[in-house]
Amino acid sequence: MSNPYKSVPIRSYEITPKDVYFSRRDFIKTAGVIAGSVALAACAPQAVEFTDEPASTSGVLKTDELGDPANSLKDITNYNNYYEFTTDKESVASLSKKFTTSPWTIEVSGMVSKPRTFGIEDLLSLFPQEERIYRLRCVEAWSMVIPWNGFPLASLLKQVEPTSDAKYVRFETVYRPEEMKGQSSPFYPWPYQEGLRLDEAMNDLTLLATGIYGETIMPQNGAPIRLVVPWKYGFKSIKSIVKIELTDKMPDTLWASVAPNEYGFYANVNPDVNHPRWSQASERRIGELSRRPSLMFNGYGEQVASLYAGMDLSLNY
Ligand SMILES: Nc1nc2c(c(=O)[nH]1)N[C@H]1C(S)=C(S)[C@@H](COP(=O)(O)O)O[C@H]1N2
Ligand SMILES: [Mo]
Repeated sequence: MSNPYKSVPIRSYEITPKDVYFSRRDFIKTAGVIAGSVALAACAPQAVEFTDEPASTSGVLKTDELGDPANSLKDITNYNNYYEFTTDKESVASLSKKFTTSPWTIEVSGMVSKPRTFGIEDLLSLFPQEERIYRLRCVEAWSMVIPWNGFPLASLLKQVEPTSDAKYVRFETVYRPEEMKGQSSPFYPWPYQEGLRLDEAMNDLTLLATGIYGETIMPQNGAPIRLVVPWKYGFKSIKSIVKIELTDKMPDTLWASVAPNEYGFYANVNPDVNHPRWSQASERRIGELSRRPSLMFNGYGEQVASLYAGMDLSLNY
């Protein structure tokens, strides 16, 4: 059986500092031990060259609460992780162009008093859209600042009334291999799934996004609706959601089932806990040349640190 992802190139490049650089030989050694060489390659640092350009076409510079400018729409829509299409970040945009996003429904079920299937139009009319400019920090040590449009996940959850037994929320991406070539790979347990603890899901920062820069969200960013959890590594922010289930068990997640020692359930951005194959101490903002230190909880500690009081975050990574 041939692994189509085996050939995903691992490029070292000159602007990667020593702390993040890892050799191809070391990678192969590690990957061989984990899950028999499943394609973890694409979750490794890769080379990117992006041009710096104005973050806004409207002339109004958008910045996050730390004063960092938003990335350009071009960067946000041309450098993507979306394994259902491809592991090549710069090809997701072209391969997802014809992805069908309408009609679309999300089934919300499990431990709730009022299970319900929502059409996208229902969600847009029920919940006022807000703009939230969040940093997205990928586990691969790059980041972007993205002006999302959407509404808090909590608003949706309150509608369906979680029962007192519900402790976790499980999310599922659409399974549609005819449109998503990457789903033909036998090396990932499709459909993509993710999970949050209920209190994380209810936190006001946690967003369901349907737009970027005031425009309808593009397929490559998870159209028509995706999760955004800004204090966690990007892989928690699951795209193109069709199912949300309330449960009393910690949900399995795609990345934890592929490599549990590398991708934990919590996945909080934590510069003190390195990925087994590279440092998490710093990150490269797409569009910038020098690296910047990574911030605990991606800089959202004031809002979320209390959720983890008393937990050992090196064990709960
Ligand atoms: N269904 C699905 N959701 C996904 C992914 C994926 O491969 N499939 N990749 C994740 C990862 S690793 C990251 S970093 C973010 C990237 O979001 P963006 O492409 O909108 O920047 O999406 C996350 N959500
Ligand atoms: Mo990521």
